[in-house]
Amino acid sequence: MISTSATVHPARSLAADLPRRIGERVTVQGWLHRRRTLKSVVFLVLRDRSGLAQAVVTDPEVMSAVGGHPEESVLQVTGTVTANPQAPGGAEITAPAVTVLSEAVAAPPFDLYRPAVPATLPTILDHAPVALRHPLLRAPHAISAASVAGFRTALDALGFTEIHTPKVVASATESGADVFAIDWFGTPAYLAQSPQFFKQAMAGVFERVYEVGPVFRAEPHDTARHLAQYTSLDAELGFVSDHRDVMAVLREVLAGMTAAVAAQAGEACALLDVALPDVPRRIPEIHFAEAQELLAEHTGEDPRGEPDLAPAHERWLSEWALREHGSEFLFVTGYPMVKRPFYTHPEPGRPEHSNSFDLLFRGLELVTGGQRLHRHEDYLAALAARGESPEPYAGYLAAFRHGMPPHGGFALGLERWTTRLTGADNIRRATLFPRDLHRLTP
Ligand code: AMO
Repeated sequence: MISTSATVHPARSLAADLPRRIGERVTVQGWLHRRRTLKSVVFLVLRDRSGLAQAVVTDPEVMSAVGGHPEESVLQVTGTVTANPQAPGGAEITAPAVTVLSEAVAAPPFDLYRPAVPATLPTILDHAPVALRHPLLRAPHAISAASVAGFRTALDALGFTEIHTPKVVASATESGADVFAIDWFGTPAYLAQSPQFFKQAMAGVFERVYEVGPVFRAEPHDTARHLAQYTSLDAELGFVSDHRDVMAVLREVLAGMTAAVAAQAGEACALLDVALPDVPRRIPEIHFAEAQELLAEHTGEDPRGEPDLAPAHERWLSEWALREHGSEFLFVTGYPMVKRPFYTHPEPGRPEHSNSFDLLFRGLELVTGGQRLHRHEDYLAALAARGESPEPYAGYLAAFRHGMPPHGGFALGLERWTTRLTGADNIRRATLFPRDLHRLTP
């Protein structure tokens, strides 16, 4: 029986249910992943969110009807589950009735049923809505989803409250240059580079807050690790002694994210051969000044006097941490104040350095964080020292006029985390619909 209407809505089984339903009549719905047409039989492999299900068509009328649907058409198949060791999961649907729910009008840009992806990154990105259906291309996003769930669970357990803050702001949050300007009902405005000001203000309300949200950077970097929009996993906590309390929370968060990936995205990890990192009880740390000494001593270059680490130096330090401490994570603390935003707390006794840190993971900066200034007069002094007027920051500074606890926080770039976990060669493989210098669609 063939029907092209979708008027019937029987209870739906998932592909993964079939091995438990041998002998029963079931209905599955999914995409036509692959069709193989032999002389007297057509194999339809359907893909749904749980996996693949095979249907075997031998009725000549049904065979000729299903012969014309392009792959990725959406079908409903009703039939009897029969054991077959050769079928996916050891079971297949026999004597099926097939209904077309939606006919694909074009072939996919490459064969989605092939185990490897026979396409370049630009082709994948140009055709993302369909390319992402390939199990290998979808897998990083399952890992991202599990990571975010782990981020939330870890922070919920530590008494944090989730917040949602504006993404359109009146002044730059991180630095003046890298902002996208927009027109807000005739008033100049910007896309938020981070929820920095809001999360600090909210540490004055809830003490402990976190946010998962998009942030925007108008950085003209055309690299494998920069996006113009990315997902920032932010946290902020009040009543800290210094940045070390923040680092301790971050350690718990990393452990929670890793555990959630193992528990909730095991299949994606297996597909991509992901080796999950061990999160040491104590993540090793090195002061920025010592890191520069090490680099000068061992790399044949002398970065002393530079205010930041070059990407090659981050890679070298990561390898050093793995060699010396057996850790894939390394905290670099005490970055020079000149490279840190005005809200950064200086290092007591060494005011040219800061109570801030970066976390390196597998050779890449994954997290930035630190202790913030918390006294109103310190903010005024910090802005004056940078030659900036407090005027554009009036909304931000308001919180500090009314008493703020010593506090600090961090931000973790979700796409960088997933990139490093999956060993992807480009951050765009860990981003659903990347926005960068050259890409605004799809
Ligand atoms: P920062 O600007 O260092 O710090 O950003 C924090 C983390 O975000 C990620 N990241 C990026 N990911 C992809 N593309 C980009 N263009 C990009 N830029 C940054 C990185 C980085 O470590 N407000 C501070 C954080 C804080 O102190 O709480 C901030 O935004 O993984």
